Amino acid sequence: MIFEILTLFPEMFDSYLAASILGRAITAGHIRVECHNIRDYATDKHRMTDDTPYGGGSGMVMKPEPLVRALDAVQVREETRARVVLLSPQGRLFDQKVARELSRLPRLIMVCGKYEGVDDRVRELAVDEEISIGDYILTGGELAAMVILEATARLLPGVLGDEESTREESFAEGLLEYPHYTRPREFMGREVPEVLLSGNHQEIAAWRRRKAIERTLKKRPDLLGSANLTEEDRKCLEGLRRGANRDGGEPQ
Ligand code: 9D3
Repeated sequence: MIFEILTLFPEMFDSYLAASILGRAITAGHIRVECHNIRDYATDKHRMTDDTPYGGGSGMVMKPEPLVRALDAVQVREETRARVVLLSPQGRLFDQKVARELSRLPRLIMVCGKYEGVDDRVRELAVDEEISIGDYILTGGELAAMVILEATARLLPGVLGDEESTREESFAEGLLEYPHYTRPREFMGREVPEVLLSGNHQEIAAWRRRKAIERTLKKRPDLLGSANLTEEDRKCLEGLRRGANRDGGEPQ
């Protein structure tokens, strides 16, 4: 899959792309990532990319010409047409389902806004859809583009070295993770749960599943509505809801 990012700050992506699993995915040829500087597509003497808002108000607005020129130029550099996504607080909320949807595309162009926003005609003329990564205020689309890039790329075949982890993930989908432990067996007076030392893989799997359900009920009950639960899971959940398994639990 080809990812392309239009930004005023292409250098923001360099270290992250080099260091993360994305770096390996790029080297291995599973994905291609190209960052384009919007400023390179400004035509005036000072290569201006922003201007004051019509109607007044604080802050600056990204000018439409450099952005649309950049999009036109980048789009025709490849055979396959890219979906154009504008990162914006007004966009569809990004989640794992959106990541899965994007991972089916051959090519994605992400446009990062800065300042107060982008001249609205860019959205009308050259954008397929707007995406937001959550209800909080960022200073631009760059971090959002990196989030979407990483979440999407790791779903592509070969990107994660460990195929097993994706398989297990899809089974546990919709639930929070069970608690993890490693050595030492006792740490600051706290023991690793006995069952994990038992070597009984069936019991371990059942315990982990129960813990995942327990945690989800406690921390993110909203997830249970769409979680993939077996009949056994539902019985376990019913028990927890009734408070039958009340053992004091753990903090948080
Ligand atoms: C403080 C400025 N806000 C006025 C009420 C509007 C505003 C403009 C520009 C808020 C954020 C931004 C820049 N944000 C993004 O470009 C952005 C974003 C985000 O802020 N949150 C979540 N997802 C995204 S995707 C792009």
